[in-house]
This record gives sequence, C-alpha cells and structure tokens, in this order.
Amino acid sequence: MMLCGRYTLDLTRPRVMGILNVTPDSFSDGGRFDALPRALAHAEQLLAEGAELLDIGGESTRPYADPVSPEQEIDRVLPLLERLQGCGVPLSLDTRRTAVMRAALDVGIDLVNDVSALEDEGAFALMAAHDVGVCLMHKQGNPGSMQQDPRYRDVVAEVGAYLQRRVELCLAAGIRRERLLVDPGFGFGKTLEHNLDLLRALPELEGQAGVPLLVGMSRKTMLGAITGEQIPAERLGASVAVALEAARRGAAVIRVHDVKATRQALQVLVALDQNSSSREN
Ligand code: HH2
Repeated sequence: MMLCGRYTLDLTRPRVMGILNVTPDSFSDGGRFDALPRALAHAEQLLAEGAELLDIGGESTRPYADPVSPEQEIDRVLPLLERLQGCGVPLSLDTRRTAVMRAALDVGIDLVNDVSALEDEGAFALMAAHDVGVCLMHKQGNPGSMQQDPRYRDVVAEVGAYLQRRVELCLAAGIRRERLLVDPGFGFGKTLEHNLDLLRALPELEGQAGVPLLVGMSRKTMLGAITGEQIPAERLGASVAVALEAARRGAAVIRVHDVKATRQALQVLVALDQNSSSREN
C-alpha cells in the first residue's frame, strides 16, 4: 500500500498514470486562452479511458525545452488543479520547484513527481510537513543539454546508488518509506543503450531502493530510435510494449499518454498472472 495524500494506492497490480500537460500552444496567441479548457477536456478523456492517477505538468522537461519561471508554472497548473479537485483519482504534480509544490499543496495534490528528486532548496522540509506521495527521479544534467553526450561507467549501478541515496535522505528528513516511489528517468541524460539497460534492471533497482517503481517511456525518443518512427504520437505500439515489459519487471506505476491501450495491455498481464483455476501450476 502506498500513502498518497488523500488516497491509499494498492500497488499489487500496475497502475496507469495519465499525462496531462498544460503548456500553452506556442505558435498561436489563442492557445494561451484555451489552454485550460483544452487541458480539462484532455483530463476528462484520460479519466474516461481509465487513468488511475493524473500527472499534471506546467513545465516541459523534454530535451531542449525552454525554461519556464516558477510564476508561469504556477499560473498554468493552479487553475487546472482547482478544477480537478474531486475528480476521483490522485492528482500528481510534475514539478521540480519548491515554490510550485507549495502553491499546489494549498489547492490539493496527492503526489509530487519531481524529475530532480527534491534537489530544489526546501523541498525535503516541505514534503516532510505534508503527507503526499513523492516520486524521486534520476536525471543526468538538465533538459537543455542532457542528451548531448550522456556517459556512465555503469548506468545501472550509478542510477541505483543515486535513487537509494535520495530515498535515504527522505527517510532522514522524516518522509515515510510508504510515501515514496523511485524512477530511473528514461531519456533524462541517457542513450538508447542506457535506457535498455535500465529497463532490464528494473527488479534490481527496485530491490536496491526498497520502494516501488514509477516508469515513463511513453512516446519517448528511445522508441523512435528503436522503430524509426519520427512522430511521437505514432509510437503507440512501442509505448505499449515497453509499458508491458516494465510491468513484467515489477514497475508499479506507468506514466503514459495513451491510457486506454496501456490499460488493456496491463489487464491481459494481470489476467495471465492470476492462478489458473483448472490446472496445476
Ligand atoms: N518524463 C517526462 C516528464 N516527467 N516524470 C517521471 N517521473 N518520469 C518520467 O520519465 C518523466 C516525468 C518527460 O516526458 P515526455 O512525455 O517526453 O514529455 P511530457 O511529459 O512533457 O509530455
């Protein structure tokens, strides 16, 4: 059981987290004004498709993305969080800024999904003072430059040691283990080979950290590299395949754009894992 703000999550079967971005359309002025209704419509769709958590982000952390100020990030996510109170599933906030976390906690969130694993000043103390879940992600470098030349001596050992250390720091700060998730951070300063090594090593990473895993590979560049598909939204087959492989290796929360297809795939996995009623195992 994971303690996740207003919710307790049963992670004995994998859960689907739907990605809800509220980043305005850069190429049209109109985008700024209809960003909220568009995000709300998208949230409704994700929920109808069976999203079991919503991950709301106001800063793009994609490679080469432009930086956004904390104020801009707050302006983007707060109205959406207000409107999604009572939507029935845990609300996760994808941010690396303490100021944004603080503002969102006042409105109501259940999980902080931090791609910098609480490295911003004051983040540990803020999390210790609340009961939300916390996802600690590994990354090498920053979005502006992280994909230029990522290097590791042993990617699994280094990412594993980092996540273990961040978990220990949380525990030392008074954040209970039952509130934590860790994430190897696919695509965050990693080559395709690094990403595949990490995917293979998920059971080892989970064992080392001692907390459940969240993974996010949906539509990412690594899948473009494997398939040759240039358009992210056209990487559905590959996205579902890696979601399934991650779940088979123990991932507890899978962060995806395509909720319906991922849930169906995971339902097959769960059905297969249940004991057969008519045959000896
Ligand atoms: N990836 C992205 C953003 N947040 N959080 C966690 N915990 N793990 C991830 O792998 C992760 C994340 C970037 O994902 P992408 O889908 O490329 O961009 P966006 O989420 O902005 O659509």
